[in-house]
Amino acid sequence: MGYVYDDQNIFAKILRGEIPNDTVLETEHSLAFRDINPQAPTHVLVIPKGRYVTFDHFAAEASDAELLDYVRAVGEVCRITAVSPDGGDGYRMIANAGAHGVQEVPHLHVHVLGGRVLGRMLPLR
Ligand code: DGP
Repeated sequence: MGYVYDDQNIFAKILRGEIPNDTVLETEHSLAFRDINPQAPTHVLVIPKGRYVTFDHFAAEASDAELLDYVRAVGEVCRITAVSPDGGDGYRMIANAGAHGVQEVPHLHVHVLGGRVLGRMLPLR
């Protein structure tokens, strides 16, 4: 058991500066950047800088400072991109994990999507 972090995943390369990104926000422990294949007019990925594979991994092992920074960073992205219902039209957050979640990149990322009506939460099957 245990979470195995792959240092060669694409977001690790972005964090090391080996691959460019379109940064929306950078904080001490988090980075937010635009998805390379946007599914909506606003599609931002928010990642912790630490080596966490999934949300549950992060929740179990991150420090209080990392957790606080990350939650605040996600909220700040909603404000920066003007999708917050506080002045905007709303958004959806998605965090895919593992095989059934169809997670492609094994570094925790929350998708923040908005700018259009996003439809049902899940396809019917
Ligand atoms: P997921 O299935 O939740 O693991 O989604 C991974 C997302 O990462 C997907 O929406 C496309 C995005 N992505 C993959 N490679 C890159 C990249 O090199 N740069 C950026 N900005 N996004 C990427």
